[in-house]
Amino acid sequence: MAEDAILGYLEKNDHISDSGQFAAEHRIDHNEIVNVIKSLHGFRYVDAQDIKRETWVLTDEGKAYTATGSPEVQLFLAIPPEGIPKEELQKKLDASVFKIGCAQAAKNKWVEMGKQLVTRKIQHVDDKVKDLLLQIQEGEAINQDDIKALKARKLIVPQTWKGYSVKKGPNYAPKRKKVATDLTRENLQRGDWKEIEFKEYNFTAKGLPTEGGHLHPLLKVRQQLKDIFRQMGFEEMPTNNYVESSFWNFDALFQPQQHPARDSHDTFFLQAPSTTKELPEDYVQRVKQIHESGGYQSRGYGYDWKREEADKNLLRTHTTAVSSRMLYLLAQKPFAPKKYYSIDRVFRNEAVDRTHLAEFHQIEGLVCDRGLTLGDLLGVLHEFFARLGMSKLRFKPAYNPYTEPSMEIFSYHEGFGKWVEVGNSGMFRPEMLLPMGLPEDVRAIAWGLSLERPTMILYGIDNIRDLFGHKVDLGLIKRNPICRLGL
Ligand code: FB9
Repeated sequence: MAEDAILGYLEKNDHISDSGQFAAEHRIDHNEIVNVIKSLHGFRYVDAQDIKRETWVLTDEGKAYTATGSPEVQLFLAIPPEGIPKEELQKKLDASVFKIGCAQAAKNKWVEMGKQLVTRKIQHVDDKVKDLLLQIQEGEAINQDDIKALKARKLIVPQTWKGYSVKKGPNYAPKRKKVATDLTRENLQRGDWKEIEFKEYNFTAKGLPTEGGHLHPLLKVRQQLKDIFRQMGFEEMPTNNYVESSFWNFDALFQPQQHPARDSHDTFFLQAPSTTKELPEDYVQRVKQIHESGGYQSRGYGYDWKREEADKNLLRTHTTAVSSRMLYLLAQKPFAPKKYYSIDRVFRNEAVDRTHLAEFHQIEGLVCDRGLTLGDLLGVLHEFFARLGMSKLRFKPAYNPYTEPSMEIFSYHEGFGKWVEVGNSGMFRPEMLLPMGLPEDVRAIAWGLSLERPTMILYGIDNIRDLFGHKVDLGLIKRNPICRLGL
């Protein structure tokens, strides 16, 4: 219908100046006209130029007033010639109509808002506002001051109207001829393929999207970090146990049993199974010893260490719990240097906010060897973070119960133009290593960071809840770019 109208019109006229006017004249919905123009343009039957026009459209409030009249006129008409008490007038009108009506009618000096009575100051009013709104609805032009006034009352808003001017295209014909989109056996048998016009191939057509698996951004960054650790000669620690005993998560790390992190405000303790089944008894005695009265030149913490506290099961609060297990295993055989890493979930009973959930992925690196120094830690940190694209580092003294000295790591982020905290690190305390049975001169340096922070920064995700959890939009998973770190 629209197609015949357009092609038919162009048969007698050399162009259609304005598709909007054409649609109105032919009582055809403009959107339908536009779709047909686009299609005819695609087949070069016509040549379409898009035209834009700034117009005004009515807001819902504006539309309402074209039906009910403007609030000031509704108010005026609700005032009987002898006047009316304000309360009574208020009851006759909807709250917002009364409020706006009073303001506008007073401004137009139509009514006298007396103490008791509201009275008319003039006998008759025209609903200029309603008329103007109807004119705009009809697409008629009105003067700027009225536009400004109606816009100020949020009765109209600007809208860009898009249409087309159309003229004949190279393939113009009064009727669109059927083009074949396929060469069939019948065409060959009938031999009519010679006459038929075949639709041109559209080599720019987008192919069907290839469905397939998609990696969550966190897993892409994790893979990059695994590659970096592997290239640096580190081997992954087994982290497939979210449930841990307080012993390996805290006590083995020389973290005292009164430490604030060990209460249910920060840690998820388990009701079932509430306690661990087995611990290496001889090692436990040495840990009890070092906490209670020290040893190896440390005076320990000097408190009553309770076995039942160490037996409590929890959701691990850091993958350093796995490091303590692996260092203990290392001490059970003739010493050999090791470079270990872990990347897995840890759980903290923290308030959820833009950058914190009750769980995140901790990345930890650990080097254990004879005679390691703080210099070695600084060195390996520079090497590691350089491979993450962070070459400018600064270190700030910090405190962890299980490392001395400890350092927070900061990197200068060109994009943000500021120093960003990118992790924590330190040298494991002898009170942690020696009870395990590691030789005197063996030291262990380690550092940690999260997987979520770098992923949020690299993928420009502002709120951690958009990255991880039930609110994640699957589109993010399907449409996130590949991750190439440190290139
Ligand atoms: O990841 C963190 N920051 C970070 C890391 C990389 C990064 O890359 C960008 C692409 C450029 C950006 C930021 N942080 C550690 C620093 C902060 O975000 C910090 O506020 C939050 N931290 C978490 C803990 O929050 C309670 C991040 C998490 C963290 C902190 C410390 C460790 C592990 C994770 C550790 C440790 C440790 C120390 C000594 C020995 C062994 C382990």
